[in-house]
Amino acid sequence: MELFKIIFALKSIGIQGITHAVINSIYRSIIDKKYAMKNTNNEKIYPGKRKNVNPISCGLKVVFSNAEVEIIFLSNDLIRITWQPGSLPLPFTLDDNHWQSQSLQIEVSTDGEIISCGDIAVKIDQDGSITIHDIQKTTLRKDLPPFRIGECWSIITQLKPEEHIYGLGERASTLNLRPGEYQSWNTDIGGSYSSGTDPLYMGTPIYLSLSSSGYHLLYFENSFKSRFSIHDDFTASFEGGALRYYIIFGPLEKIFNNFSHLTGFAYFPPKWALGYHQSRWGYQSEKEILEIVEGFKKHHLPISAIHLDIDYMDRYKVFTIDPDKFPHFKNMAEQLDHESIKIVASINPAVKQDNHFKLYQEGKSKDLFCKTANGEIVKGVSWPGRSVYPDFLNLTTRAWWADQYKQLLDVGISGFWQDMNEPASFAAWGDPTLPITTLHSINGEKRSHLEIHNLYGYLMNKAAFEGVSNDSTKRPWIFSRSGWAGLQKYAWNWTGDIDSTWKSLRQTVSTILGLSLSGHAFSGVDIGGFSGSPDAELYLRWFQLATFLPLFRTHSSLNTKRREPWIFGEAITNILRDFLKLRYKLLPYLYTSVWQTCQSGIPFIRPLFWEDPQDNSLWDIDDEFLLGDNVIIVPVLTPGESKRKVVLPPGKWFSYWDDHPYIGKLYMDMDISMEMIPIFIRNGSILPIEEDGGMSFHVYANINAKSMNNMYWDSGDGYGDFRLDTYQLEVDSELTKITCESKGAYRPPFLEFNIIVHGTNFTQASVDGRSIKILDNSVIVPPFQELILSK
Ligand code: MIG
Repeated sequence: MELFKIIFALKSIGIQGITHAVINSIYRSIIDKKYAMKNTNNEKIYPGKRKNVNPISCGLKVVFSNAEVEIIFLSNDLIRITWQPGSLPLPFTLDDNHWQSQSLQIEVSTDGEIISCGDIAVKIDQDGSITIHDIQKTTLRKDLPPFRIGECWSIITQLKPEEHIYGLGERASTLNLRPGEYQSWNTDIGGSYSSGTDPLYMGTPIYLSLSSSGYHLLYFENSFKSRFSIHDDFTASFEGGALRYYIIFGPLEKIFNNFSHLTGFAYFPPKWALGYHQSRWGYQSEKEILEIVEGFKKHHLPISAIHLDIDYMDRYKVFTIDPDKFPHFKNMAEQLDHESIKIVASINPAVKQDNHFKLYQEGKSKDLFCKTANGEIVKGVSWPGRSVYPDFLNLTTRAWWADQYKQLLDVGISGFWQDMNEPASFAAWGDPTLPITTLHSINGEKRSHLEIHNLYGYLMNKAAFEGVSNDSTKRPWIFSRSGWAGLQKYAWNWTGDIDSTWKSLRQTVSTILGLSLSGHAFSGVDIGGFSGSPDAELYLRWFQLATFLPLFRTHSSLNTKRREPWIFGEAITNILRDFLKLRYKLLPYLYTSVWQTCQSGIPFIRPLFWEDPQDNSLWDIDDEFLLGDNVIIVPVLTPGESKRKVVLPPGKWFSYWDDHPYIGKLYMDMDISMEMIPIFIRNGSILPIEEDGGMSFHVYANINAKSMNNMYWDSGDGYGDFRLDTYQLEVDSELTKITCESKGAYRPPFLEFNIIVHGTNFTQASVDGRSIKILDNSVIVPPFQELILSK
């Protein structure tokens, strides 16, 4: 592995880069030695003796001899607990939500206090342990008294034997994180990782717990470097700050809705972002980009976006374009836009330290870069060589950075790919980021890198989002490698430099589901893996998986074999084309589901246990997933198989390929082939599909179904009119009735729809009281209020 890394480094950054990285590591050690604070105190300090109890708005404050705790009900199922001493978190990750005040009951006794609100009661014991129980007195959660060593808070939560833990942001582990050890310290792992690597680029400290007594989501609002050790107990330790956490109880839908009220709902992306994206580190020039696009046309492969990696920049200077490689950038962008292909460009936070570089000069003269304790600008190393780093904590820096996107929007770049924002700084040894003693400033006050490091990518995305929103009438589309809790307000993300192995393909499913459960609803993976060269079968299976992930993008490292979808020969290209077309057919369903996620906070892709979280046999399934409300995807994750084990959750499901019905819960072996992976559609769904230039609604129903299905429409970008059609479906033994109610002024581009029924044969149909012809179990109808199909 180490040898691989050295070779990778040599190939990608060259000798000069490596020399820089060595110098950088030495520089870092010097800076850190010079400014490090000494911590000599290793004593564990517990809260101590309880001294007094004070009611505060929506909660209680209990003062102990060594610490104090504040417990607040923000709503009747959302509790905030804050232990101090320690500085309170900067409020960046939260949304500006005004919680309504709750009516509480407080009982104070000699052995502790109980605060109750609705169905939930929190008991604080004499020693500072906190137990939460429901109305039946079932313990939902128990935290032992937290303790402090120096500035570092730790807290131990007792876990139930069966309890499962999910989330913590981006993890290369199984979906259930227990047992395991994890860190939250956003890290550029340097070119390649696989299962087991930790930490990765985005360690959001949010987790979901499932146990026999219910479910809760927990958010540690503390951005300091942290560790989580999940075994019999769950120990969380933070290297500074107050110990503040939010706990949300309730059914899963409600938990995620509440969580989105807390940290913000995901922004609604433009529709093109849901199409296919092609990328490669190494696409060098305008000429090459146009050739690639030609390739897509020639092979009849649809594509929505082409990505420019760092190669487009002028000597890796951020926000510049190399005029030799891209002499007619704007023309190229116009030409592509004409073909409905958008350009997405990589942005790195590191700014080349070069007195002739305007961005550097400006940032320096306006004092916008990160500094050391004695006020020198901190240096690091990245693609442009010696570099400096914008201090995104500083509002003026963010506003300045936000303004830079305009010049790229103006030449026709539509999306932004925010890379290296852990932040990454090449190091021959030690942590590949800024010196730990780097300081960040906010309103003239200094904050340590230990606290701000994890927020760095998040704040860079905040700046980008605000910049693009201000400068464009289109919706921003940004995706990022690093981030933190609440990133969904500003950006999607992707899982970085995963290696090109079957194991990593398998890993992708758990990693992306874990992200989803940490609030990052929209993410994706480099199809085929980043660092190696997959064979045809691995690439194909990865492509088939990604067809059903939010971000659908092929990307690869320099020095890997070419990976355009026509490289593996015609037989493979034909299958890839079918999946590409399937993605585009499904766009109305995907777009509607994305819209629903942005409205409700309910993840876009969900683990199977979502269907029945009380059934613990579903808790460990991390090789299948739900896509929106109505579809189950079973990706093929191993080579050379002709069968795939499938678990179907309770309910009735139809195979997408042949309409065969299945009743869950069901375990079965299904036949697979290179051309297909198992896909199931829920009984009662109305799947909107765009096909043959028209719009179809595929109705899957044959027994007693009753359901609600949405169809969301708009122009696909900008902020104009929308239309929401809500279909109610009722199926009984004789009739299938669909009614539709519409909201919004947007006029869909179709005057009639094709309704295709799966699972039942009909002989008669009427639309708004007028009888119509049935052909092959389908009818063509204008927009309607009521459609009745009878046998
Ligand atoms: O140090 O821009 O994860 O997707 O191709 C490597 C070059 C920098 C890392 C990203 C990868 C991208 C690469 N970048």
